[in-house]
Amino acid sequence: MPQSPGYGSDLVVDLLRAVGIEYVAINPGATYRGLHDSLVNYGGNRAPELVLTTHEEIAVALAHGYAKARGAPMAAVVHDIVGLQHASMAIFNAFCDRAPVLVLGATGPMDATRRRPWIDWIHTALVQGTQVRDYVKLDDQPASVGALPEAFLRAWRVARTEPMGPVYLCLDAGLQEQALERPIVLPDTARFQPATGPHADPRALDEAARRLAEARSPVIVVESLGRRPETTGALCRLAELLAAPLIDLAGESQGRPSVPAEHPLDLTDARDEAIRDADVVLALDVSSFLSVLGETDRTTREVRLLNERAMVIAVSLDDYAFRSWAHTFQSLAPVDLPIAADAGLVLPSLVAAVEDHLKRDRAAADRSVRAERVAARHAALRAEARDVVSLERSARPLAPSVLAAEVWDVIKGENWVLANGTGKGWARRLWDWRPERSYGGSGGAGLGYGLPAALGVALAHRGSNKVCVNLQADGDLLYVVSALYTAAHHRLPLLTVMFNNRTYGNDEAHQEAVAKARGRPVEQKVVGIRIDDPPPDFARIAQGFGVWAEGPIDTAGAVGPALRRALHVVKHEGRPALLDVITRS
Ligand SMILES: Cc1ncc(C[n+]2csc(CCOP(=O)(O)OP(=O)(O)O)c2C)c(N)n1
Repeated sequence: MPQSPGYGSDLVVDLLRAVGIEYVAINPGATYRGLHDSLVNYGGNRAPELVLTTHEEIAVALAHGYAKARGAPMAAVVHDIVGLQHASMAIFNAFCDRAPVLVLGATGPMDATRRRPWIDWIHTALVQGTQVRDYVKLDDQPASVGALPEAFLRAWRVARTEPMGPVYLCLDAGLQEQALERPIVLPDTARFQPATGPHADPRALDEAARRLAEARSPVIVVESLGRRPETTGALCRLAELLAAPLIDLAGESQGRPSVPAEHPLDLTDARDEAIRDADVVLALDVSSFLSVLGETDRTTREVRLLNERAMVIAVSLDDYAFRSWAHTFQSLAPVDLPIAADAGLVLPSLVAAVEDHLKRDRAAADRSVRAERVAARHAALRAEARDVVSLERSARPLAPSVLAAEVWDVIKGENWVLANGTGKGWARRLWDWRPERSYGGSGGAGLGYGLPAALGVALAHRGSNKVCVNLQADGDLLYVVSALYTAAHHRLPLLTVMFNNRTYGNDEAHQEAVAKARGRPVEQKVVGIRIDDPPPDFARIAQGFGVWAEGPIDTAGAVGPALRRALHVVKHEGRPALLDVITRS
């Protein structure tokens, strides 16, 4: 391996290495042939190592999943205009999910005298970053080799500064291929770390603590706090001090799970009653306010507020994350005490301030009665979920509850993580679901996320003894089914269990609602929606890509033994496995 960089793109490899990037997901393209060569022949394809994907959307979604599991970005390199277009929805997902992804792209050469006819012209944009500018934190295109290190380190720093998000750095093909005439000294990367997040104004914090301590019926709602699982302890402590029910919006908004589902104060499944009863609502890292405070009629889209009287205290970084193109800022909710701060940083101080206020408080007896009442409701909800599994045990096609229970039976003794999916919410209801074990959804509700993101999680955990589980819907998989190649090629140990309802189930429900509202035949809801004629044979598809697979499985009794075989492949052979299980919607 050469000792010193000879070309602009060698310098990029030095930068990637200097900041500790382990992997670079790619789909090849001539605009970054310089960088590709440098990664392989200058960098020796080690730290960073190439991860070959078959679609740019897969490359970015994989990097998105990796970032969530590793807590640090990897890079995705995408070809010019067309590659970036393919990547764009996955970049949007990462943006909504506040996941740091370093997207490197290419263009040009910008110097028209160096372009080949046709292809270099049609694949050169001015300025390419505008294609994704509305949903990256930063896009940049350095105009000289000398400007590369600063542009790179800025992008690196910005991506990891809260609120985190993807960045796009476009590397002119001419710059990549330019021979370095003189050595370029790289700065000390340790001096370009992300800024610490903003803390709360102490007066606002004290006011929040006072209102919470005095509340008759406080409720705590969280949406994506679980992005930092280390905050879970302080969150639970706060809830326990206040005897406040905890509501986790992760399922509805696809955010990161924040509340351990076995915590006795978790009332996520009784959100409406908890909110109706609340006099103070504390919202931590919540963007989707109407999902907390409102109830939506699926047919009319009408939203009714569940509670207009409750005082709302909100701590979030949303005020630092504004973009105008897509309304990712969501509804303008009435908030009585808005605190623009990093909820994870604020929590320990809020706990201390609440403790302080409660010392002067005389309602301790009320709180312990409330805690008992909430815990009893929580226990009843968990028991109800288990009862549903018993009731549905013999249903065919399999009920999602039963499949989730079967998977739990097999993995509960393992050191598992849930890389993607919720099994229609049943993993949260039935498993020992906790923030440090679950990585949430796409954030942007863009399908084609699950498998590649789960592969990114498996990559982040490669070499550990964790069993990475992907609860995979069929429609979502079909957008990016060729990610199975990456799974097989890189031998990523991922256990994929398909909740295959042979339909775009969510849309079927919408078409049913519309047909009913319009008095039209409900049975037509399947037209243009079902994926069952012919039904894709996912086991054979997976096998075709070199992935161990079994299915279709359509009885509960057959699931357990098949799962154990699949688990053996993942754990002991270090390879991916897929089980295609037929479920009802
Ligand atoms: C890229 C993209 N295209 C279309 C949609 C609209 N959409 C939302 S949910 C859904 C159906 C999903 O089907 P599947 O993944 O099989 O899950 P199911 O609802 O059946 O559980 C569709 C098509 C979307 N969210 N993203």
